[in-house]
Amino acid sequence: MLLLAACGGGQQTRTETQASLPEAHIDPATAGTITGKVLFKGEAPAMPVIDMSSNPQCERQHHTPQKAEVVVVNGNGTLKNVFVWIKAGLAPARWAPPAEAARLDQNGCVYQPHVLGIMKGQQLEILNGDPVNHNVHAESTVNAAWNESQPPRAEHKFKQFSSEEVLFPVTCSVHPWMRSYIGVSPHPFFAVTGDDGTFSLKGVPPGTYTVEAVHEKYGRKEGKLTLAPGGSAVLEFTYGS
Ligand SMILES: [Cu+2]
Repeated sequence: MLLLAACGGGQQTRTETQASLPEAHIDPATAGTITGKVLFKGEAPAMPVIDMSSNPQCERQHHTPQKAEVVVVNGNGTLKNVFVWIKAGLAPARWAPPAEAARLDQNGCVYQPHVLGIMKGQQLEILNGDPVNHNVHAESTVNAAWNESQPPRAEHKFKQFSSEEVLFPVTCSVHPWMRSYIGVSPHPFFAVTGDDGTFSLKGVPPGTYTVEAVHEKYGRKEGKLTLAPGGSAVLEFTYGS
């Protein structure tokens, strides 16, 4: 409610438009699945080791050198931390966010996960498991940006994003190496590639869709597909040289 009250005129109009949309309904008999993977061709760039020596309380939490996660190429030649979502093609509808919060943790002065997907209106729970002060800075541009301190053992922060925005960085004003990304989707059909580079979007209504992959360094790629009733479709994205 606070977020709505804080919105400007433009956002209010958007909120009202959203409210007039029909509630989304998935028919399990016709819903399908979109799966695929994100390949990386060429030589994986070496990531620099993060220098945490300016903050020994961060540094001593790690037994091995921490590398930047800007580009993480998996052993099977796929790319990790790619946000994949249905960018276009869904019928206009209002999708209810899940009741569970999405979590962003600060652990060893590293954001976990590095890339996080969340639905519009879903709670974002932010934790600080470190013995140091962090300063969480959501550098969103469509949603209002914010920058808030989170001391050790502080209560968890709860935030929401009211508008679609894929992707924006979350940084820490205390530790310049800390960086994660959040993608805010208006619907539940998004995923982030992990250690095997695959993604899976389940319960998708039949239709023709534009699916977008977004990587923090290599940018955006689109694929188009048609999902038959109850069908499955496969999509591959390729980054690198
Ligand atoms: Cu920090």
